[in-house]
Amino acid sequence: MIGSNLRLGLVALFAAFASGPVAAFSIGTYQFDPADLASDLLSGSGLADNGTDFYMGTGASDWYVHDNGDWVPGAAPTEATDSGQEGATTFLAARQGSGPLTLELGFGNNIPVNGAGADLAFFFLFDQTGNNARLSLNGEPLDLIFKDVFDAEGVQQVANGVIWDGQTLDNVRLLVAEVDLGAFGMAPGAALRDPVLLELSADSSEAMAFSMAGALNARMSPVPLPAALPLMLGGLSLLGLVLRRRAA
Ligand SMILES: [Ca+2]
Repeated sequence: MIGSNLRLGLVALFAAFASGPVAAFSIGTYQFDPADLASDLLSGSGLADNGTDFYMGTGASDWYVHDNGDWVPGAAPTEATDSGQEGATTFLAARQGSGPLTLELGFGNNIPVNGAGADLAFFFLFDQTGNNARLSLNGEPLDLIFKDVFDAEGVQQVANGVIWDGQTLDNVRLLVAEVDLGAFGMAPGAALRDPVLLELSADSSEAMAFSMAGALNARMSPVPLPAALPLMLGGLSLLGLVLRRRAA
C-alpha cells in the first residue's frame, strides 16, 4: 500500500498557525483557509467507503448506508467536505470492481477564481498510479494528474492516523492533483460558481481515496443579507416616517 520509494521523514504534516479570525492550515507547501475547501457534497453516485462504512450514492443528495447487510437511508458522508482541521486523513474511496464513484462538490464559502497558475488542489491517499480521477466542469472533462506532496524542504508528505479496514495507518502516501481553471476556458479573474464533478475510478487494487479539495486562488464570498433584513429596514424607515409626522 505504501510505495517503497516513499521517504518517511515527516514529523508534523499539518502546521496550524493563526491567521486572523480563522486558523489557516497547510498540507506541504499548500496553504488554506478552511473556507477555501469544497464544503458541499451536492450529490453523489455509486459506491463509496470511508475505510469503515459503506455508502451508496443515488445520483441525488440522498445516500444509503450499509447496515448489517442492508442498505438503509442514511446521512450523506462528510469525509470529502471536512473542515480541513482533521488533515487529509479522512477520505471517500471507490474500490476496484465497485464502478466509478461520482461526487458533485460545491465551494460554499470562499469562491475559487482563475488566478495565476493552478487554482484548485485535489488531495488523495494511497498510491493512485493505477487509478483514475476525472474532473468535469460544465460537462467539460479533464483527467487529473497525480503527484506527490512535498514541503518547502523537499520532504515528501504522508498522512498519519488513516483509519482503514480496522487498522490505523501511518505514513500513507499523499498525492495531489492541481487544476488550472484556465484549462476549462475560464477567463483570468473569473469566479467558479458552478459545482465541480469528480469521477473516481479504482482501476487497480488500491482504493481510489479522495480526501479533500481546496481552492488555491479564492475570493471571500460576500455574506448574504438575511432575508428578513430588507423587511426590517423597510419597517424602520416607515417608523421614521411616522415619527417625523408626529414631530411635525
Ligand atoms: Ca489559473
